[in-house]
Amino acid sequence: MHGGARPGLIWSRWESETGRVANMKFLLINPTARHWRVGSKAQTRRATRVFRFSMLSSLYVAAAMPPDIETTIVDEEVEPIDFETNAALIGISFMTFNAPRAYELAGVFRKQYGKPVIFGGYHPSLLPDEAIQHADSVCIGEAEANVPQMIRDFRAGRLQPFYRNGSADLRRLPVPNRRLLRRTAYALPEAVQATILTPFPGTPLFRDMEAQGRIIDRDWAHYDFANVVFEPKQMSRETLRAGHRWVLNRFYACSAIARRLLRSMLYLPPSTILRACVPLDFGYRARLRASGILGNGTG
Ligand code: B12
Repeated sequence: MHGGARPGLIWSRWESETGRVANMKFLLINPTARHWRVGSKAQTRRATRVFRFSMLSSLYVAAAMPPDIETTIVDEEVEPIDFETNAALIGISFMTFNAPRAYELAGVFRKQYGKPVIFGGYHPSLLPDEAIQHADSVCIGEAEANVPQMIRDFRAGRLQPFYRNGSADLRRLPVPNRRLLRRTAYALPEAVQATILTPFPGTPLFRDMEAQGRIIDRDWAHYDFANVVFEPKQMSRETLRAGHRWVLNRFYACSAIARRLLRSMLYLPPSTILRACVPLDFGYRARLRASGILGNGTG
């Protein structure tokens, strides 16, 4: 974290204006360019949903918030922004192509509605000095490592311009709550490619693992993403192999494929289901069975 406190604004002002102390509301926005926004001409229901993915980043940001923060996620592709929101804090998550819209929204919330705005995501993490000109605070990198401190400072009225507290411990990641998203608005996963980390010979990863004595298999025929050719650090080889098989067996079980195909009918035309979903599902299933990954009565 660096930089000095931003005076004035923020929590204490909102608190005195509203008289509220507990259960703070946080509005987290996924901005998007005009032609993709809900209500635009390009938005025909099927054409867009087929390739609209729910944004994982925002779910993780929400999960990183302290439990007494009530987060609402608004995706501009799915619903319009309510500028009259009673949220105390506005968050905007964006990549580079959405930066102009993010800055526009931040300007409206800060200047017209007097709301503090925090930024996070790839673009503000890569260009924090640009981003801070449009926001009260920028989270550089992962929310899990920064948001708790950010919120503590916000509540104390001393939000800092930048937060960059390294990376989060993946073993302690909170579980995202998918109910925060409008479920029927997004494409469903039709295929999963689960692969085991493979240190290919000639790469820095291979050299590092070799130096650590962790390469346990030098038969290049096993370097196919389906075999464990190195000694993992945090689990046994058997656990890694079993986990990989478990994921694929669950996803490509006949019952799971049937459920997916039925759900696809809600938003995909039958021709797409027949030409894309069915071959993907059964094609993967056949390949995985042939390679011995699928089976053992789990299909
Ligand atoms: C998976 C992925 C996708 C998936 C997303 C699926 C999903 N359900 O989310 C799909 C395939 C849809 C996708 C699409 C695109 N992607 Co993409 N994608 C990635 C990838 C591989 C991982 C992103 C990810 O999920 N990370 C995990 C999440 C949890 O982390 P995160 O996003 O960093 O979020 C954390 C922090 O940034 C922070 N944070 C984020 N937002 C906020 C907000 C606040 C307020 C706070 C406090 C913190 C915070 O907290 C989060 C949790 O720790 C990255 C490359 C990579 N290896 O990182 C590229 C990447 C993000 N994609 C990129 C691009 C360009 C795109 C597309 C524009 C490509 C295109 N032309 O279609 C589209 C945009 C889609 C859209 N409508 O937004 C670029 C972005 C570069 C940039 N500077 O903008 C990347 C970096 C790839 C690259 N190297 O170029 N992508």
